[in-house]
Amino acid sequence: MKTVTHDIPHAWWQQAVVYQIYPRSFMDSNRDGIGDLKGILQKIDYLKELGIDVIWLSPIFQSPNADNGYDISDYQDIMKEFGSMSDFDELLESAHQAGIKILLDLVVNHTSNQHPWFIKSREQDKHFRDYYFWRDGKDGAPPNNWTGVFGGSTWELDQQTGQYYLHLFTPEQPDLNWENPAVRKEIQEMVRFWLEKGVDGFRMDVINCISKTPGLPDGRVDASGQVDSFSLCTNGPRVHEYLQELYQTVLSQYDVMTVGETPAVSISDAVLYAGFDRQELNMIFQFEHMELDHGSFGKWSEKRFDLVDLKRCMEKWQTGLYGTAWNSLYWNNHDQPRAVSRFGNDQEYRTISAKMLAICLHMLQGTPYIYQGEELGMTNARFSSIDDYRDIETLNAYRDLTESGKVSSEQMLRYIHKAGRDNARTPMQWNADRYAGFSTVEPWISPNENYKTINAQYQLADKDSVFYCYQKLIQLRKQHHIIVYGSFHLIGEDHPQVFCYQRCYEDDKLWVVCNFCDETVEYSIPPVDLTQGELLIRNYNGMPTITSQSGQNTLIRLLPYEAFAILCTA
Ligand code: TEU
Ligand code: CA
Repeated sequence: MKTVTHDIPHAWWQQAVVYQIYPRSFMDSNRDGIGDLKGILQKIDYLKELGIDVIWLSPIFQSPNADNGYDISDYQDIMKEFGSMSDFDELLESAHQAGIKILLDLVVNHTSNQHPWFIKSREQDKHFRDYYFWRDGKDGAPPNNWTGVFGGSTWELDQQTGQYYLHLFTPEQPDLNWENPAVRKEIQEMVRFWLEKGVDGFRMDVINCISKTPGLPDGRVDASGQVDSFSLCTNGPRVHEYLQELYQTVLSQYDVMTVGETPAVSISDAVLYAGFDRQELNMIFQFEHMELDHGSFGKWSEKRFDLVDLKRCMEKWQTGLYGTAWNSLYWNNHDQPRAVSRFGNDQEYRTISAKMLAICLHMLQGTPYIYQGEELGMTNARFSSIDDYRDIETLNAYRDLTESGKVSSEQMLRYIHKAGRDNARTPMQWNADRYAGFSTVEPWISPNENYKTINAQYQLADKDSVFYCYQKLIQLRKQHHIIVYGSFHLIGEDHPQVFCYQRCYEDDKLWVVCNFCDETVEYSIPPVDLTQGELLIRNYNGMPTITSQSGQNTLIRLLPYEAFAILCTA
């Protein structure tokens, strides 16, 4: 099978591996229990050792922290707890010296309600009123029936004027009105400010929400009373126009990378946002594989994903975008539970299954993202009391689902252990010292108590650690074009325990085989002499066990959570 690759443009961001930092939880340099920019600076050597190319910083801008920095009150200043603009300049320079690029988090679907634009808008300033969505209520009720991502109505009544404003997230995060050209101009100028400083691109928060359905009509209500408002707030009629305008006026003048966070997108939407010829974004984050374990209360569920669903989902994106647009690859981010707890086994097979997940993801086609601590196989935190949690989404859901009597508080805590966003936000585990080496004072959120055994210091001293598996995967991507540009072919799509795929590039083939269960599995693939190939990586020592080989098939004995990649050159 000859693979056509000539229509994929080659760009640095396609060959890169990105590392996401959640600054609040990464490293505290000044003993106030909150991570900061100087803390990140201290860890540049660590990131260099890992080998990543790009850092994505979750928001570092001034914010009252209703949603940990995703509510911005000044886009051109640094959050006080994180440091100063000169700390940022120093961080950018040091990262660049180490050959690492920096992406900022562009949160422009909404601002903080403390942003001067919103303060003036609320005061009915002529110029600023229309920066946000203000509407009259209907007979004492909000303007429409939309419900927010974090619960409740998306509308907040302002007593002074008697009008409501729109907020898809918390009431402290009013949505910007992108239909107003003055809003778009402000954002373009702000983006230019950071690009002139030398930042290397942006991750764009819920960027497919910036164009709403005109007229803001009511959402459909299903049998259980759930309102579908999200589809009226995503992929709206002017979103591509806005993104192309941002590209043409600013982004196209710099050599940068962009990744859009886009919940609720199909393959055809993705091709519009990130198609090679579209001049919008370089890639997007789709969410389908993050929703496979959702239940009747959405993410608050104890359902475990089904491997066949996961494989079909991955195949759809791998083949659907191939040659047309670019994939992003992730198991984790600051909104998701820990990958090893969710898709692997965080007990007996923690190290092996964390490596298996790493191999499975990093051998796929697209740009991989590592979320801080993933490279150590960090696990979900199991706090015993709701008082130990900090995340607004978690706290709101706990209140709404327990007070309405839909879920008991014990059950809700189990859901939170499994799916809550704070699982990703406990402090980075640097060493076995008190507070995990993140700080010397009590952190803003408790560390996961397993830091005494799972931490960076131990793993750096152990050549068999999860850390070195990630390091190796990053190196392999630099050495083999097939990993970056090869086509993807799913093998054995109905097998319930093994995720096997082949990548093809010119006449080479890369075989990737991953056992997703805690048992030994006899697995059959089409006939191929794997012993003639080059073993690129495996999460157990030595070559995999080939139990038989014939003209019909090759049989492999896979150990629990075993994964390997073998390159067969023509
Ligand atoms: O997340 C958008 C988003 O879709 C999330 O609300 C997601 O559905 C949820 O977190 C899953 O639990 C972005 C940011 O990544 C998130 O941290 C912010 O809270 C949100 O936007 C608002 O800015
Ligand atoms: Ca600090």
